Amino acid sequence: MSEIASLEERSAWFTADRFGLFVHWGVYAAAARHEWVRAREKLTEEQYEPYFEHFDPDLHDPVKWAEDAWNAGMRYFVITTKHHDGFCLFDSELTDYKAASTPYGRDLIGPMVEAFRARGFKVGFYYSLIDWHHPEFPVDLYHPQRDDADYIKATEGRDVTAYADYLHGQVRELLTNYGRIDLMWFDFSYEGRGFNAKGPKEWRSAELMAMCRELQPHILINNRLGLGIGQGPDTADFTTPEQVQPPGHENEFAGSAVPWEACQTLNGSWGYDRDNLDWKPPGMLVRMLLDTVSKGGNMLLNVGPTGRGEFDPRARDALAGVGEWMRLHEPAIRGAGRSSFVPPADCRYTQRGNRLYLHILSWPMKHLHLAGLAGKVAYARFLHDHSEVKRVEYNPANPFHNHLKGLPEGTLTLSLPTVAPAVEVPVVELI
Ligand code: H79
Repeated sequence: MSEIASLEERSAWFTADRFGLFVHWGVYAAAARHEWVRAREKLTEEQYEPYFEHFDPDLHDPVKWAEDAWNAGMRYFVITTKHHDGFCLFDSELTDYKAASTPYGRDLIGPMVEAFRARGFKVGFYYSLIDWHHPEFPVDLYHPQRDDADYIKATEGRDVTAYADYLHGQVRELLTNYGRIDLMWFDFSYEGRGFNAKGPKEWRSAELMAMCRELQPHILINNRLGLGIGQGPDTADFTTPEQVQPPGHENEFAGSAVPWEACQTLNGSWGYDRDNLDWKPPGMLVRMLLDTVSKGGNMLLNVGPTGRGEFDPRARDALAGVGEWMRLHEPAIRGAGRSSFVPPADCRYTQRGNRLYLHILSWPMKHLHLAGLAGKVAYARFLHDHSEVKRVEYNPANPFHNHLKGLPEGTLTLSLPTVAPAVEVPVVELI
């Protein structure tokens, strides 16, 4: 096997980038009601077939996707090469259940990888371990036909080893045919959960991971193969909390710090969901991003493109909103991470080198008191316009400091304008 660099070296780009685009796209975009629609509604293969038969994303232009994502401030992207329904966007030789066999008639992954790479993105592949289409995938509690006794009886002899051969073969294709791939995102393991549960034994995860590292020695691999985490090349490189803001930094495994990435949706669904009204406003997305970085993590934010291959206007508006904040606040996110200083209430700190960024989530009247920062800050300014923010270092002996009485020594006080700057979250840069 080729030499594998340390996790710290391999993950340097990942933890610096901080913000990525997730794309969930497949024939479920035509159903337009969640990527789990086949399992939720217990649709049979025949009932699901029209979405494949009519799949024709005639407006698809990956250069536009890359442009929208870049302007949002994202610097890596992860695309669903295959989701749980088994449909492949890539031109696999191991199946006909792929974009090349739909009316669209060609590979979607090659041009996408090319467009994102050319724009400057790192490239990651999502690959579903679950597969509801493959003839040897044993029915389990997540399967669309999980309650169909006749179907279960008729499929009893399915051989999960034969399925694992297929899965390994497809991952080999993905990591051989598209040049340098920076990240693999497997989804997911559920050993011990119900009948025909599947995990590292069924996926043959150890063997699969060794193959990934041999084909792409620099690659980062997520934690859903059911192996260990952060303990060398036989284990995962980062963790993947899903649709939550972890309360803490969530990255200590066996005493060592491991990168982590919160994956998040714009509206609660990963696939295009036409009638869903749960859209997060840009201000919430910005707060999720900075909260994640303040805890040392990454955010992978998802778009579910339409059946015609576009980001719909609601998704584009959300990305543009985040992008406007990122344009002005990138130094507080990119290359930044956790700080050991403790922020005041309703604030977060991120830190990049010896610069500290104070993110103010709720605007206070006049003052913010920063514990432990007296004597440590030479200059303070708003990040969005570089205008100075006045500082006072509290001194109990100074009679003009009576209004600050009671603050612990070592406190630095900021004097703020009455009206909050017109940005989603104002940030003070402490230099
Ligand atoms: O690909 C995205 C999801 O489809 C997949 N992981 C992300 C990245 C995923 N989401 N949830 N899960 C995997 C775990 C399964 C959750 C379930 Fe359900 C709860 C399956 C059935 C009940 C949510 C609600 C999905 C369908 C109904």
